[in-house]
Amino acid sequence: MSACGDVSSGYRAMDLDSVAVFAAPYLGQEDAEAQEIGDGNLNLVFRVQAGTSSVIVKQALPYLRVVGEGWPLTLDRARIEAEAMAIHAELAPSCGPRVLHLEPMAAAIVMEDLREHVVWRTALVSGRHVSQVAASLGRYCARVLLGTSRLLMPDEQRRPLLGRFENPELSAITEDLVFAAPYVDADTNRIDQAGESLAAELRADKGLRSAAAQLRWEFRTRTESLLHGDLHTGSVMVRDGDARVIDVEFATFGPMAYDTGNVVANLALARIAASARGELELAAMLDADAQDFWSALIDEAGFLWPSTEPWLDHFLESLRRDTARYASTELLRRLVGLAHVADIDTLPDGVRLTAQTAVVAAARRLCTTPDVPAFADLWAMAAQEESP
Ligand code: SR1
Ligand code: MG
Repeated sequence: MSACGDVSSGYRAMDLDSVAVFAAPYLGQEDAEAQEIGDGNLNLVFRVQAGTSSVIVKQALPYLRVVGEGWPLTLDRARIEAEAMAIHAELAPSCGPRVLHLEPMAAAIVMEDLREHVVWRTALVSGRHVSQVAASLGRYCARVLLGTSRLLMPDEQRRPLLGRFENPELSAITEDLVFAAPYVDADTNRIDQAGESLAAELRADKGLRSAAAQLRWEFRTRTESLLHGDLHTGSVMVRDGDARVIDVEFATFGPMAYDTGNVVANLALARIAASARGELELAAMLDADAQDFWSALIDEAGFLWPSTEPWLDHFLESLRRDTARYASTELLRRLVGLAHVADIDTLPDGVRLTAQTAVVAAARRLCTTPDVPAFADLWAMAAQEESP
């Protein structure tokens, strides 16, 4: 695929009329109608419908949508996303929406409309459990993370991908917003009044800051696998029994545990929030989901693992430990960084601080416990409700 265009070479952000014309060929009809449905931080997202058919058009903007034109961003992320989706689809078929077209000049991807699905985070925040999707996500992680690693992907296929998936601007967002800003008084941080003293504690904690800096170094240098790069519950669309991974524009080669840590942290945020809302049944189901995610991941990893590599146990042990460490930074940045999560932010004033305190306590334990004998121990640290 060719690189996506820049603003000077004819790129225009689409509006409802132009996106309807653009998408019509993929709907087989001309009288298409569009609506904007995106509420993400980076892109324009439209649903375009004609009769009973519909598609999604996702267009990259030349700046960070949530901040504005003051934070310019490459349009080439649309190519990166489409290419990553293609590779992930080969390794884990039916785990994402089908890509119908990439238009490089418009930095736009036309893809399958998952109309019957909802964003996993949205379901969980509304108190709805969706069955069997956690295990699917575990299998997806194993297939993609092992499948793009040197364990399974031949070097001659993999070497050129390292260059194609250099994603400097989006990786810099992660490096800054996840591993640096939450630990200092950064302009980008967003802290509500309730969480102000927790944020001050974090800024004073040299141990956490140093652990995060080390994780940033590993994120930059451990090019183990082609990551999703932003695998939180807002990047998964679900309906009972079916999970589809979306929003792959942060894809880059990095440590496998960055993705798995994101999943675990976001399930923990959902779990802590459910418990704060008094939804104990949902909280128990999320405990089972987390375990299902991990069990499916390690079962699939064991199945895929090459028989010539006699160190599977060590691999799983270090994946578990690093999952805990990356979960810790994801938890903290969702409280005090730029990009919060609805799980916590929608909690009523009275209980939000209790939940925020539990999140900070969980993050501290995950970051400072070197030995995590089993996933159950990791999850107990991530999701427990006792105060620090
Ligand atoms: C301003 S971009 C903030 C966050 O949005 C994306 O979904 C990533 O999580 C990124 O860190
Ligand atoms: Mg995203």
